[in-house]
Amino acid sequence: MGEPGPEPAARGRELAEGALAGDRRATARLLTAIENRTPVAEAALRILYPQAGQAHIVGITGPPGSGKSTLVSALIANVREAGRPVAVIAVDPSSPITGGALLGDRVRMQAHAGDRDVFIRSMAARGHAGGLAAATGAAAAVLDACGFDLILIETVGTGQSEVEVAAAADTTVVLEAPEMGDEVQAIKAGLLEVADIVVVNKGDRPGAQRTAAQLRAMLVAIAPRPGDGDERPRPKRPEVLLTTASTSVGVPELLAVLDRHRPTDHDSGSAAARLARAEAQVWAIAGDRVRAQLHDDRHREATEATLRAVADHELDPYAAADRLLGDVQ
Ligand SMILES: Nc1nc2c(ncn2[C@@H]2O[C@H](COP(=O)(O)OP(=O)(O)OP(=O)(O)O)[C@@H](O)[C@H]2O)c(=O)[nH]1
Ligand SMILES: [Mg+2]
Repeated sequence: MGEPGPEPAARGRELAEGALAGDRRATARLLTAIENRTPVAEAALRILYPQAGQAHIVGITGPPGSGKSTLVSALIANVREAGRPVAVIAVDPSSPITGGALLGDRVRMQAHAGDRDVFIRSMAARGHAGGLAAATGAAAAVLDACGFDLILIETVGTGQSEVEVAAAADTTVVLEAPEMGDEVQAIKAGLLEVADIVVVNKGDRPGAQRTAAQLRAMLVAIAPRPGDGDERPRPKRPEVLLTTASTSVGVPELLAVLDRHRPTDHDSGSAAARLARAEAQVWAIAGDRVRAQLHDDRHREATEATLRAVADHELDPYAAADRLLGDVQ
């Protein structure tokens, strides 16, 4: 793994201690280590994780161009007025749709440059399913341990990534914009499933109220009924709010709703959500490790032979999975 130096544990400790002491360069380096999945990151996280658990981690997702970055910027401004530190992880899906957006994001965020209680970081959403949940979860834990009590994770809602980010967040905000009008039906059902709060942004545009009404109707339709076996820790139907992020209209109201969603130590919904989050992250990492081992030099040949046997119908996939699991540690 890419990290130089023979003593990742010592380096991890050094970075963790630096980050805890408020050294933002150490924090930035740690996030790079997390992104690159190095042993240094693991060593640092071992120290930092027990200190995390205070922050409110909020995922902000929605279609490209719905105004996520503009809203994040408005939220930062509002939160800073109240004197609270805030961190942002902008997940770059490296997709052609949004490939050009990051620079714009940076420009917008410059209003907060030089404010050490604002920490903004972009992260690549590379790798396979599960990796993003683990990486964003770890990055959020680092920022949490460093004292950022609100952590916003922006990601484009185009498929798997918002589900993974939802797995790393306490609260998921799904953004819509009115011009998406008729498409609302088709694209949003999947996105709405992960929403704790739905925001119709660009409230200054025609059709914003109508979009909000449509979304409220859709949420009634997809809401889990009691007793239908849906045990996800999302007891309440999401609220639908209107914002105009470009002028901060509705942003203080959104912050107030977010604060009501802040997990507490003593409610069972928060405890269940935390457990679900732990599960998603640990499973993702465990899956990663199993896959990595099965493809390492010791196992690769046997793994490939087993997979070929399934392809050739000499072995069924269940027996193959058992055999492969028997091969790891
Ligand atoms: N009229 C209006 N325009 C807005 C509002 N919020 C954002 N915009 C504009 O919408 C465009 C897209 O905004 P972004 O904040 O970059 O959207 P995004 O969801 O972060 O986009 P991606 O990161 O590319 O997915 C920009 O031109 C913004 O200025 C709003 O409330 N009203
Ligand atoms: Mg953006």
